[in-house]
Amino acid sequence: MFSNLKAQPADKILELMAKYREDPRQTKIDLGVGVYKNADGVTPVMRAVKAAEKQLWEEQTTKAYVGLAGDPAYSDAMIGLVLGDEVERDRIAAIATPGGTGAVRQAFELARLASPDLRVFVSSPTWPNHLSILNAMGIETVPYRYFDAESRAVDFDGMMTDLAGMRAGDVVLLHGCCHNPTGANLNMSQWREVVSLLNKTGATPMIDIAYQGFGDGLEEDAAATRLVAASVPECLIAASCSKNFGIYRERTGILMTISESADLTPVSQGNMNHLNRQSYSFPPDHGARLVTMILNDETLRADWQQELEDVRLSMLNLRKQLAEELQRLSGSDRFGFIAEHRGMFSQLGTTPEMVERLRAEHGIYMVSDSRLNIAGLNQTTVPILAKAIVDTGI
Ligand code: PLP
Ligand code: TYF
Repeated sequence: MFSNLKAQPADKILELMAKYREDPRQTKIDLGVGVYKNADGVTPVMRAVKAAEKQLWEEQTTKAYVGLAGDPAYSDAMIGLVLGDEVERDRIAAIATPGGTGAVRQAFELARLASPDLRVFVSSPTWPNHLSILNAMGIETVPYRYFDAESRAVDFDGMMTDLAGMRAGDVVLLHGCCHNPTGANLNMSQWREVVSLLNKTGATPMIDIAYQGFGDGLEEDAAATRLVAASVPECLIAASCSKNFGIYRERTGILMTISESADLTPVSQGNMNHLNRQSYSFPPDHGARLVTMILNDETLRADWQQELEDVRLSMLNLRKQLAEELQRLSGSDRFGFIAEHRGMFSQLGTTPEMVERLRAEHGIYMVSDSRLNIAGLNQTTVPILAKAIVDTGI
């Protein structure tokens, strides 16, 4: 039967990782996959994570199964981190998932159970995995305009025009902060307009928040998610701990739903537990446990927040330096958007041919849609990248 299998399209980002590894050039620069790297190119285990792991090793007495939804203490801690106390707790159901990707998948599964004619509105562009999962599930997608090719900011008028076509039973996928791949984000007054449109159309928002703490700060990055969650009757939220806790391979994420009223919560919770059971029974626990320990311990939490803040500021610094260097070398302000974007990525807005030239001629690896991972840079490579960009004629 395996002879019937057809080759599947590769994940472009992961493909690029492999290509980079094979490149023998000493001077190569990896701006591809979205993993934080410090100035030495290392993705460190965060101090608080190490400390929690040590404590866990000493104190954990069993590794018996937890439960279909994962540990309720993890849900409570993550609900606090993402939503604060903006939404009544008894309207929220949650399941632990393998990474944010698992949460995204389960969110679509749940939406499809609830809305058989489901359409999902997705920003153009969006994280390629969103589309790949939706396509694999056979769910109809409707792109909405998002990125203005000229200004490299959000095309808000285009977005609102396209979203006006939403109706009840549709889901609109929104990036809570630090849009992947563009780096361009809505401001709070634009978010308020989106909320009005959601309430007018009756469509259900699904927020994917994978970079809380990487943009303007932990609280600031959650503000849009909290606004939406507090202002609409129903909401789906898929959150990832991969980036802000640096526990990528531990596969730690969470799906939350907010129901219109508390009496609907148990059915949502039951359906979400059911989805976990159908997929893998129990979600991974190790990363979730570390996150819970860190969020619930004052000292660990303070240390984690400090390290996360240092990470955030280092990326912001690199943005500023790159924008300044490009301004200096090109004699124009056309790269100013790099300092305005937030999170790990910026999309340069150039062609795949130019991106390929950067790779072939300069050993600079970025995704073919011209997304670059800011954290892949350091003080030494910023001027090298800037010169390559200008020399290539981007
Ligand atoms: N959503 C977005 C937009 C992402 O960029 C990512 C990638 O890290 C995820 C979700 C989920 O990542 P993970 O499954 O590694 O937690
Ligand atoms: O966009 C990125 O680079 C990260 C990491 O299938 C990632 O979100 C990339 C591809 C993928 C899963 C995660």
